[in-house]
Amino acid sequence: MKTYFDERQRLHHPQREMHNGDWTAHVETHVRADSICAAIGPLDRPADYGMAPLLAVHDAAYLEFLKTAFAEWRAAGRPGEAIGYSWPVVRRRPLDLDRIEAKLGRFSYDAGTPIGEETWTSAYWAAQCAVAAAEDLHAGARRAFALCRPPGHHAGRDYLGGYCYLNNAAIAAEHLIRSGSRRVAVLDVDYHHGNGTQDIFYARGDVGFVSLHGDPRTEYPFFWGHADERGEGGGTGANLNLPLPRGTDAPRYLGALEQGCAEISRWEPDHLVVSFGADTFAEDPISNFAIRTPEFAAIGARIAALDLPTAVVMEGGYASEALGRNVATFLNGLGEG
Ligand code: OKP
Ligand code: ZN
Repeated sequence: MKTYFDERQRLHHPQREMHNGDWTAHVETHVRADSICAAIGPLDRPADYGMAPLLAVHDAAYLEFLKTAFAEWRAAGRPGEAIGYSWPVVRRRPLDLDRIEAKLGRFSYDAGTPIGEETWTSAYWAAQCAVAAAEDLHAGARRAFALCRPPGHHAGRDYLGGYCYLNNAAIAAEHLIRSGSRRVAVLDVDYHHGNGTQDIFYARGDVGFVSLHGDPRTEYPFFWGHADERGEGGGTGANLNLPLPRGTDAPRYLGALEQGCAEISRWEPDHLVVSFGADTFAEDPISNFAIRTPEFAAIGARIAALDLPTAVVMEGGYASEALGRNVATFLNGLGEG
């Protein structure tokens, strides 16, 4: 399978995040990408598909904000990286404000996702990797892997959060739909709920979303990912959340995956996009599941049994040293289809 990565994805270098009442060193570093490259490299450089596939998912004003926020932050005389500290209450009337702090509030939902000088460049190329993987499936490939860094599944149509700026998996899924796929399933096996992906497709009947994740009653992002969120309008029934308790091990995880995969099979999609996070790993520093390295092969194998053309999009995984091994083990289990 083709595996996509662009060196410019290493440039994004978030310094710190607000965590449990203090600033802590940011865990989403380029070392993560280096670990994966070392384990599965050499990777292929994606072509530049331009802004159209990004605009197909994201709000134009949001993309403009992402591109210019750091310069505005500097122009306002601020030190460090751009990060919000004031957010509108949900359903507060929409206001088109100019002040950089207000824009950061409008277009983000947490204080873990700073914008630095190179954030746009890295996020842009991560998204191009996702488009390249979708293009491969459209051209008939059975598998493709996009080493997206920064990750994407927490980013919505007009918001960033959870280390995510552009929703790479959503961009791949939408690109497949616009290339003629009748139905696309997105299976999210990152430790955290993919709230951005869920939001983007919540009312859509042509893109289904199935997610296994730490129960948002105790885990980030708290406000999405609950089992009763089943979609709305034309998308009713096409959203399935399978929240799991802290400590979930491979047998329990594979049981939930069975349920998620059965739902996807019933739905008969033309293509599958997998949001893959290796933060379900037992030794992940920010997560609380108990999957061991060899067990990622079984997860990949169960997904392979769906027998669908599959694009894997990288999400989280913060045990950087083991990350490459975990990704390689998952991809081996998934096989070439
Ligand atoms: C991104 B992905 C506050 C702690 C919140 C955010 C976790 C984002 C994970 N700074 N942590 O889903 O792996
Ligand atoms: Zn995660």
